[in-house]
Amino acid sequence: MKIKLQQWAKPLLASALLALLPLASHAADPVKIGFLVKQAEEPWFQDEWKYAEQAAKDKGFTLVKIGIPNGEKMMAAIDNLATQKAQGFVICAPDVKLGAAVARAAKRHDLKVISVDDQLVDGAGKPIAGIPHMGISGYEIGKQVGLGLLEEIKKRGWNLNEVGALRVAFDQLPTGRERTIGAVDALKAAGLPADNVIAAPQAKTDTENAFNAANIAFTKNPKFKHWVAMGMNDEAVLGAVRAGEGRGIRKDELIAIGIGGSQTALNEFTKPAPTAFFGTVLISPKRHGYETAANMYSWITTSQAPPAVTLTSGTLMTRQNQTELRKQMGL
Ligand code: FCA
Repeated sequence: MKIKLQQWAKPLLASALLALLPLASHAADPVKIGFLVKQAEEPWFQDEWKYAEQAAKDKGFTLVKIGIPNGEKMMAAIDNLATQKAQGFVICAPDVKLGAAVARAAKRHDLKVISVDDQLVDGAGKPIAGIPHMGISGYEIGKQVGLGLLEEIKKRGWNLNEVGALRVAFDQLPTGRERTIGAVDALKAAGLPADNVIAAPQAKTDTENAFNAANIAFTKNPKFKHWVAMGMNDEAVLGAVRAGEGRGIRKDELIAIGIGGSQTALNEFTKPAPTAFFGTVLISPKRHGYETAANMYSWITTSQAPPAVTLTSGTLMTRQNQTELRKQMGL
């Protein structure tokens, strides 16, 4: 069937086609990818940015790095990316419960989203389908912390009944809770009495807040002869170490193992005299920074979405193996 276009309809059709043009040219726009992180001042996130920059150089896209310490800044950053004609972004949100808001804003602006480190959830606490995620295997890595602590406890000949386990806690973040519970479970499986586990909730995930939380916990529990400390990251554990020092609990009575392995841990390892910061489970800012950004690039340019969930592993790093291990992981 042949449709005969009325004379008056021709200009209408032409302008409709014109309106579609920007869509067609969209694919040819230079690729611009946002990388939004909740705590830009934290060495882990600095490292993620560094490796994402490397991906940008290798693949030839522009990376826009924005710190988003709260929900308001996060929403403004997403709008800003849209104005700049970015096509997608990688995000570690200041609160995982902002997941639905992130998904809505991305949809409104036609931006692709990948979450990194902290998986975004909806109002019911369920991961948001359609936002691919790369995070660490929190519980397993936590168990590695616990096993590392146990090995050192054994070396020192401590009796588990006399050991307090300080869990610097940030339980509102699922990966934070999984990590520390993994550590506690490993200790309990080896015979640490459940009552010896002392939770020290931190108000925010930085060293200062961890220090305050640990300080209270140490003060309230003078009965333990020895201590071990764990937390969701190196900053949390370092807070416990500093609080211990302030109370005269030093490296002979406290073993602390963090998670991360970025500059926070390296600073402790390079101090001439070892502190109670015994080790950390080294995880890979290279995978989290480079791979998420590169995955976003492929998604934009070839429509190939990354896997729904990728969980990365870690390895216990101490003063002894730090140089070799970081080299092995290409850091
Ligand atoms: C969370 C923590 C960071 C880092 C990351 C892998 O986002 O806040 O410190 O451990 O997971």
